[in-house]
Amino acid sequence: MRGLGLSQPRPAVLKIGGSVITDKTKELGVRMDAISRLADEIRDANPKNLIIVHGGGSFGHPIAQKHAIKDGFKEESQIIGFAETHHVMTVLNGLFMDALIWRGLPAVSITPSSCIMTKNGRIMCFEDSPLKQLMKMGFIPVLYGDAVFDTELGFTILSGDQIASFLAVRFNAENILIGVDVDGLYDADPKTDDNAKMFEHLTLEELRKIQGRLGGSNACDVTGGMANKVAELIPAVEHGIPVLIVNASKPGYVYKALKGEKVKGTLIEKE
Ligand code: ATP
Ligand code: IP8
Repeated sequence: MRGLGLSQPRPAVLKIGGSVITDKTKELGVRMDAISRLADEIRDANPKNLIIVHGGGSFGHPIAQKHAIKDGFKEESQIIGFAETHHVMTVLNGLFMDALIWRGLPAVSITPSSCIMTKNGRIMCFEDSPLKQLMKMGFIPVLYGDAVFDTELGFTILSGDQIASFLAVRFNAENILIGVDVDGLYDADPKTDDNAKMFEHLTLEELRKIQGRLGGSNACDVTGGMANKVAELIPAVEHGIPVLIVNASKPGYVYKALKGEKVKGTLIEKE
């Protein structure tokens, strides 16, 4: 175990949205070109201590919606729906893992449904010993939004955004990078409102004022789209962890953000 326990830089948490790596207009529509390009960008940025989380996109959301998994266990017929939702997430995760590992990145997948329990949809316990160990040893943990077990609901859907925010706080991350398919956070959904204006910088106080006006997602999304993403990120910002929302569908943005270079996006800071 020589070499372990050396002081590590604070981790960065990178959440790659399902809107980037899948086509949310087609059930199980994967964007392999985006997955490959993002894996290239992560390899080229060569981050020292990184936690990756990805979303469900057209894999997790439509099946979770069909079986009402987020609302919890109500009838026997949902049981297969839970299994299917979790399974398609492992398939999407596998495609992402292939792209990372084939580029020589030491990425290791951590299955949220096996180490996290929620209570009414909120993370209640997280067995993080394997995650800590693999970070200490220089691996890159990769988690994802998943169908998980819940002490009150039986099961539910846990978003990658809640996982990203939770891990950032638990490991006192340097920052959180959120990659989506739009340039940042706007005062209205830029896909449906041509007059929507993007915020370049927001303090927590400013964010709270506009929170009620943010849209969800215009695709199938059981975890509430942009409005809920922002709500999930607030605890991390309160903790002093800056959040940068960038367009991960555009080449080079994630690379630049990981390198700490200037990039178009929305920076949210405590003050
Ligand atoms: P997933 O949940 O599958 O991981 P994601 O995190 O990539 O997906 P969504 O949850 O779909 O992304 O949220 C991104 C979408 O939010 C954008 O495609 C955009 O159309 C929509 N949106 C709604 N309101 C806003 C807003 N105020 N600013 C920016 N985007 C917004
Ligand atoms: O896409 C939800 O995670 P998100 C994942 O990060 C599932 O909101 C299974 C729908």
